[in-house]
Amino acid sequence: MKSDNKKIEQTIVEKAKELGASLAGIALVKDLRASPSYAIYDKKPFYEEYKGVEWRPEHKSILVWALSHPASEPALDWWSMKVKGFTPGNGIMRLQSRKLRIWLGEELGIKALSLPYQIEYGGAFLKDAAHLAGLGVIGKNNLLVTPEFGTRIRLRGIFIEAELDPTGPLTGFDPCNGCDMPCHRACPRGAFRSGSFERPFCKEENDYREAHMEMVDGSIMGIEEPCEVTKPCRICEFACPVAQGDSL
Ligand code: B12
Repeated sequence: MKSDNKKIEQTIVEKAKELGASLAGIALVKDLRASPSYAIYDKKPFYEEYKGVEWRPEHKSILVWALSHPASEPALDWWSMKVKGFTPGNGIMRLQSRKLRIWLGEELGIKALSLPYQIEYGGAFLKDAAHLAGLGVIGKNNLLVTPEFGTRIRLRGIFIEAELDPTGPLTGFDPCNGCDMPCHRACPRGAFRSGSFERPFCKEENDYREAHMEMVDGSIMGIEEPCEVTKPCRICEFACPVAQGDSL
C-alpha cells in the first residue's frame, strides 16, 4: 500500500508521541538497507549468533522512536536480568512497541512487527533508521544526536507493511561542525584515538562494568527485591554539549 497523503504518517507519529515517545519518525526499509551499518555489519557483526540480516520484503517502512534518557534518571539505562526488557527504559519502550503494533493493526489495518533490540535476532540499525527518519544526525561520537535531547535518548523500531513517506532526514542541523569534540577526549578507554569510533575499546569499558555489578534497591528498577545492576558507560553521551540544559 502506498500512502496518498501525509496524514497517515502524521497520525502514526502522533500516536507514538501520545504513547510516550519523546521523538518519532518514519524511514523506508530500502533506504536502511543502503545505510552504512547494513554494509559494515556483515563483515563485523557484534554477536557471534549473527547469520546475516534477513528483513522480510513485505516490511517496507520502519517507525522509529526515541525515549529521552536524561542524566537525572540514570536507572532508566541500568541492566538487570531480573527486569523485563533488562533496563527500565527498554521495559517502557517494549510496552510502547506492543501498543503501537496492536493500534496499527486495529485502527489502521496495517500489519507491523515489533523489532527486537539486537540485530542478530532480527533487529534493525536504529541510529541509521532514526537519522533517515529525521530524528537527528550521526555525530562524531558515533551516536544519534538530536536537537531536542542531544545524544541522551534510546531508540526502538517497528517494521510496517506499508510504503509510507519518510519524515526525514533533518536538514540544517550539523552540531559536530566546529565542535572541538569533548566526546572524543572524554572516553576513558580512548575509543576515538584514531579519530573515529573503535568498538573494541568501548566494549572493554562496558565489559568491565558488566563484571563489576552493583547491588541496588529493587524499587529503583521497578521490581520488589534488591538486584545487581550493570551501569553501562555513558561518558561520551554526557560529554556532548548539544541540548544540555532543560532535558538534563
Ligand atoms: C551492539 C551495540 C553496542 C555495542 C557495539 C557498538 C558499535 N557501535 O559497534 C557496544 C556494547 C560497544 C555499544 C556501546 C554503546 N551503545 Co550501543 N548498541 C548496540 C546495538 C545493539 C547495535 C549497534 C550496531 O552494532 N550497529 C552496527 C554497526 C556496524 O554500526 P555502528 O558502529 O553502531 O555505527 C554506524 C552508524 O553510526 C552509521 N553511520 C555513520 N555515519 C552515518 C551517516 C549516516 C547518514 C547514516 C544513515 C548512518 C551513519 O554507520 C556506522 C558504521 O560505520 C544498538 C541497538 C540497535 N539495534 O541499533 C545499540 C545502540 C546503538 N547503543 C546505544 C548506546 C546508548 C550505547 C552506549 C552509550 C552505551 C549505553 N549506555 O548503552 C555506547 C556508545 C558507543 C558509541 N559511542 O557508539 C544506543 C544509541 C543511542 C543514540 N543516541 O545513538 C542504541 C541505539 C541502543 C538504544 N537502546 O537505543 N553498543
